[in-house]
Amino acid sequence: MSQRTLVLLKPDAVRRGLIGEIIGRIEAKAGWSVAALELRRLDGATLEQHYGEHKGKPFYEPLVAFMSSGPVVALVVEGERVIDGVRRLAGPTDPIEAAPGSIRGDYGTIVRENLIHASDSEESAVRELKLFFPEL
Ligand code: RTP
Ligand code: MG
Repeated sequence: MSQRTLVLLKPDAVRRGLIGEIIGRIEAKAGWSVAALELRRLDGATLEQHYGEHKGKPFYEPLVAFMSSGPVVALVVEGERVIDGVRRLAGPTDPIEAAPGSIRGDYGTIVRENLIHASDSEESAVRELKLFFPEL
């Protein structure tokens, strides 16, 4: 089943020059393609909506500060079972728990600075795509 998902390469990935590496891993999967791509800075209102489910948690404020600390790359990726697929390519939230071979497992050590966001369900994908790419 072909799907679309929202991917964000977080400010740590951009700062460390990992844009090409991470997009390369996504593009290499059979049948997946990049449908939209933009380097942009996220404002407070966008981040509040994007990470609204975490408001009130101890990591929320530092997360928003981190996500505002530099540009991100926002992408729409489409293809066969891409929502679950990119989550698996990314690996678990904590990079130390993430297996080598996954993006977080290969490049991350810090829970907050875990390189990549990807929509976690069809409902999240619809909501996040509307928030980041309303014109699509
Ligand atoms: P994301 O939403 O960014 O794709 O990540 P996720 O689903 O794997 O993890 P989630 O629980 O939604 O958390 C969102 C982001 O918040 C940061 N975080 N920090 N304990 C902590 O310090 C902590 N927990 C989460 C991470 O950047 C995580 O990806
Ligand atoms: Mg999440």
